[in-house]
Amino acid sequence: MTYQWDIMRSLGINDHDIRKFTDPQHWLEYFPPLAKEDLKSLGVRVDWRRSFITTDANPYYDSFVRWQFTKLKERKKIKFGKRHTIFSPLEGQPSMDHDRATGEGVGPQEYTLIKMKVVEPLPKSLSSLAGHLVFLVAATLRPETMYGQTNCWLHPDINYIAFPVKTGEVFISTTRAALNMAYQDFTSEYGKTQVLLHLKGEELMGVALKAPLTSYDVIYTLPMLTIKEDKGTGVVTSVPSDAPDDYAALRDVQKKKALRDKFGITNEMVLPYKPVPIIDIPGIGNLSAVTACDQFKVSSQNDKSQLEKAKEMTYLKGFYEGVLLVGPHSGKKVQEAKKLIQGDMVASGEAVLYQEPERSVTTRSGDQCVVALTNQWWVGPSSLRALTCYPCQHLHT
Ligand code: ZZB
Repeated sequence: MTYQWDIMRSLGINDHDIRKFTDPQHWLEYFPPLAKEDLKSLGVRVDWRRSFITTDANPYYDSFVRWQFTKLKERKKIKFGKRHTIFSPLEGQPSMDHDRATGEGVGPQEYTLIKMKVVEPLPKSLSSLAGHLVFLVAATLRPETMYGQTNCWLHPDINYIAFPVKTGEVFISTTRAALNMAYQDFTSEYGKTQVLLHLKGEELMGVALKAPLTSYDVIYTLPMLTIKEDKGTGVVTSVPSDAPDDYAALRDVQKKKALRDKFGITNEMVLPYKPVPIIDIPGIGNLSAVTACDQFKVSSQNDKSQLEKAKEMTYLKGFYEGVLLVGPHSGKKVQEAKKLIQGDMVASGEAVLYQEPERSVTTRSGDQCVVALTNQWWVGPSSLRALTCYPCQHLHT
């Protein structure tokens, strides 16, 4: 762990002088002359007569910024409310770029959580939850493909938890995802999850589920060995018509009896399930993942390099040119249908919106950040221009 003190020492400042930086004004006096000398030695041509210090150390600058904000407030451009923010649970505050050890520039990523209901009577591993509505919650970026779900993937070695949410329902996901949800007002106590059960993926194999929009009445949880623990909820819904990873993994479970036997998966849970045509991509067809996996000769779910090529082929074209073939939004382009179907499922209670950092963010104190809904002041996007500070050309947001 590198502390600020070490960084200052590495700049050649002695311990006695480092102490003086506890006064924030000292920074303003110490560094600008040094920066000026460095810039001069680089030969940068600057008119130094025009240099000045920002912040309230400079009362003229301070009143300029106050004037801007007062005007924006009068015009009701400044708002207060809950917003999704990268947040450190340990520090109990948002973590902005300069507070981070890793993950500079990383923002929140929104997923749709598909509520896959565990069919009653609950399986043995979940029997202590009897009386509750229990859901495996799958994180997806493709809500419009839910018509083609054939199964749900879990990693046999990943640890999952079951925890109650405000509605009285019980969700199953990884602990990391549950913590993000707890900071997004999913649970009754902000930032806290109450763990009802710890479960390993292998204990949850072959569980019968009811999933929204799919034409299959019941689908089952099956093992997938490429699920990442640090992404989404660790629960992945499977759409083999459009997701090459899903097609390859489903084919593995369908072909390999030994794999099914290892996890207690019966033939009925797998063999009747075929990819369903739900999206037509001009030039590729209506089972794009199947076509792509065949074309690139993807051998199994572990064939990383070929799967990458297959995904590349389906992803972009699917988004920009794909046309939906089923449901009330049939005939619409994927880009348009995506938000509409997401909205329909959220309104009907079949899905919820969830966010997490796009990539891992750790603070300087070593904490792993989440996305939290926090109360904050913010500036409406339309007024961002007005906030560009002309003297320094910075966007003060
Ligand atoms: C349904 C679906 C249908 C998906 C499709 C993809 C596609 P990306 O874009 O690489 O970030 N996913 C979610 N969580 C995990 C995890 N922990 N480990 C592995 N895979 C995970 O991938 C986002 C997609 O990865 C999500 O959207 C989910 O699968 C899966 F037709 O849900 B998707 C060409 C992809 N098509």
